[in-house]
Amino acid sequence: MNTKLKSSLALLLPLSLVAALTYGCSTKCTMCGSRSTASVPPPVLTPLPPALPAPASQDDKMAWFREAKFGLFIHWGLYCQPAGEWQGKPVAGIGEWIMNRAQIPVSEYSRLATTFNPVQFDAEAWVQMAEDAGMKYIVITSKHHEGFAMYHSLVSPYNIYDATPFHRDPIRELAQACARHGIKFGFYYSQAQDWHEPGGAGNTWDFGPDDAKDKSGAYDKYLQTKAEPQVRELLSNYGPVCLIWFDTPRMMTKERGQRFVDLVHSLQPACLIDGRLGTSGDYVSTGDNVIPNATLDGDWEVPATMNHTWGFKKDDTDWKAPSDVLFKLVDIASKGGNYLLNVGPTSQGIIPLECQSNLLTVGRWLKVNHEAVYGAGRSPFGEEFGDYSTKLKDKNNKPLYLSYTDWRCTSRPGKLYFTIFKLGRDGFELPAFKNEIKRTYLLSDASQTDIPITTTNNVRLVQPPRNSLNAMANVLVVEINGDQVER
Ligand code: JFZ
Repeated sequence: MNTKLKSSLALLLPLSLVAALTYGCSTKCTMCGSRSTASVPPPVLTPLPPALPAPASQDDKMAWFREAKFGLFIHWGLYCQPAGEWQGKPVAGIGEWIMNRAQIPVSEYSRLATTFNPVQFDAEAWVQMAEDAGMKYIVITSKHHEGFAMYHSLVSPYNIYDATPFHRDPIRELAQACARHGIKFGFYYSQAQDWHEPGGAGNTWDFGPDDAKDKSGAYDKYLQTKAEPQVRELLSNYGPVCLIWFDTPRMMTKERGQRFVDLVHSLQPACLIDGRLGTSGDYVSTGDNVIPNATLDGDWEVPATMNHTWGFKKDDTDWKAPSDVLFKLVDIASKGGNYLLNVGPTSQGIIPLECQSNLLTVGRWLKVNHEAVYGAGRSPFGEEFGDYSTKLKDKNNKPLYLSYTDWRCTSRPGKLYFTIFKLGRDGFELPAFKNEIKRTYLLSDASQTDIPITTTNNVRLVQPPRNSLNAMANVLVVEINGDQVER
């Protein structure tokens, strides 16, 4: 659908419907909101671009990541079929852990492959959605703890191409769509836990305790005959891989971790390694959904959910509102990090429509205000983040951190971007700094009309015009003399 038609439709129709029309879906499915069950024909496969050359320095290697700020995480595997329910009963916890939580034997769980046929999968539509949401990279589960490869692996027949009626390689299709859209593409790969393999970590219900697998050599055998060769396939057959997201490093000694590092470096020296391999990577991954309280040096990323699960669960429709996602994105960017935000597609291959719709609302805001986010630097302030309560305690009986959510600041040399989430009745009070102010305007104002500042008792107050404000947030640009803020 062309962009003009899309935007005129957007004025007339509810968002979820626009998303349905735009992103390929028309009888409404109660699970994902999809309006069609028609299958989407597979794309014609064309050659992928070659891997990128070795970067000249760590800064060069990190450059795209520092610019990107916002990525799409995709958890997709066999677990999206049970979708949080086994033998008619809901299973508590995150959806992709159902095999573990319900202690499902491999012999039963693996039968899910025989019915997995996500015929509405449309790589182009997913990547277009990510692009329209303002995301600059995509990281998808190539193999999660369940052990099932979501690509055509020659190492193990337990993969989507060989073991399912779908008989397609969605990772290959996504790699192609990402290349076409200029979106970076990377893989989640569960290197340690593999519940399908006798030597993989984690499946104690079929294969006994992990330490026995470690001692007997079964774990190393698994690493050397499945995990390492599969990582090799992923780095050899899918074009440039921007990063590999290893996870839950059980029994990952330094030596075992180093073998993965060497493999990645030898095949794609520009590929980043996340913070959960077990030996240090190129950046730090925070705990899931954990946003630091203040600015953090170095390169880091917050992996986060749109609801309360990574893999699709039919009973979890508690999607974060666009305003919440936007706040978190700007909050994280202002502290120096990236936001890797997850969606869990259904067994039909659809990203739930309400989830898409919320992301697209964020994308429309970013279309106007991108300058405050991509490649922008940390906040030179800090008092906006919050403070410790003098009365309330957290669960460890330490003073509770109360975060403030009125505004955040990102920066470039000579420019401050105040993203204002709550504008007070009297206007926006600038935090104290010594630099002279050259100009002040709203980023959404193409003519950059200067907004006057009133100073009373050394407090500078900006009063943006109220008529054209965005309901979620507005960015006030303050151009200052000097590259750095002096306080
Ligand atoms: C892991 C996985 O087990 C989970 O299924 C999902 O893929 C998630 C992104 O990563 O879960 C973790 C791993 C590490 C932490 C929390 C959850 N942690 O360090 O806080």
